[in-house]
Amino acid sequence: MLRCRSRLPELTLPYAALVSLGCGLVDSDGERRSAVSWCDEPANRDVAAVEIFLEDWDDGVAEVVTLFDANGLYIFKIDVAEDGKVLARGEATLDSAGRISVETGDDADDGTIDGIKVTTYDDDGRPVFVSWDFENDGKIDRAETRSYTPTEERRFVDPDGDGDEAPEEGYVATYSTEGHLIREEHLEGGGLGASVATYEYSETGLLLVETSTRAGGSTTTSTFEYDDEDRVVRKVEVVATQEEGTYATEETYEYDGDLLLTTTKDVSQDGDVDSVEQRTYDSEGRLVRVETRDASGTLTFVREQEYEGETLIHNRLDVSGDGDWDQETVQVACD
Ligand SMILES: [Ca+2]
Ligand SMILES: [Ca+2]
Ligand SMILES: [Ca+2]
Ligand SMILES: [Ca+2]
Repeated sequence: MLRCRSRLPELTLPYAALVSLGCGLVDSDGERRSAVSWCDEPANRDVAAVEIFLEDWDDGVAEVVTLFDANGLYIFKIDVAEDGKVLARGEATLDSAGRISVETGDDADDGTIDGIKVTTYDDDGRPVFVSWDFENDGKIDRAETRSYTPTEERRFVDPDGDGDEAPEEGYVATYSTEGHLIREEHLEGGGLGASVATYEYSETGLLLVETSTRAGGSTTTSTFEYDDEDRVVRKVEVVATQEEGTYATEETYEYDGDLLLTTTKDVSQDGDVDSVEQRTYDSEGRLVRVETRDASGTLTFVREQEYEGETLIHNRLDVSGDGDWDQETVQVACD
């Protein structure tokens, strides 16, 4: 079995060389259970698809297997150790309307449930009450109430769900009559207004300015420019903090039709390019590769994607550009 976990000697391997190595977390361990074998896992409803996510850590490979039903709702999320042992199992149960209503977590997969999350919905299928019982001792430890109007969504967290205390955390989203998100406010214990974001749009609905003010007083303002085909061609982000003053980052974007090809980033907006991201598509316009290089041309990030029809079946990331895959996701459909 080809092992590809050792560091490659050169950081500037061309794409063809990376591909020809055929390296990947999935291929690097012949003992790992195949994705399709999980289709037969006993479950409370039929398994229609399996997703395996692998992440390379210094002390080994973390694996999470998620089983989905025909509606794309998860049935199980299973943490698997390198020796194949199940470390933890999360399970979702549906209500009579086919929505996820009860989610349980079983540490050690020993059959004893260790945590429960319950979600109830309104007639439009929106969550209105979500509660968590962390030790499965019958006592709610966190509860979130959500309410909706045509232009507002409110979420408030009550420590124990009985509603007789002031909410500790909250979130209010405000929408325009056209349905655009125009304001978000996060309550972070101290009172409303701890953190606020606002969004401004053009008459045709293009996002022009996004401003966020955080609890400490720092402000980020992002301004977007578009070409005559409504493609965003430039974004300038200005961050103002009391400690470090004001600094700006500029990104410019190039396209082939609707497909974004290149993102060029200039940190400090001083005219010196700091990184370039290139995107590659196949003949059907599906994104197959993203790579980022720093100012010296050194690879700093790679993502590759494979498809079956429109479905993404394989995705892998090299988050540092060192030629070693760090994360990998495989998806299979069950028969
Ligand atoms: Ca348990
Ligand atoms: Ca509890
Ligand atoms: Ca720069
Ligand atoms: Ca890497």
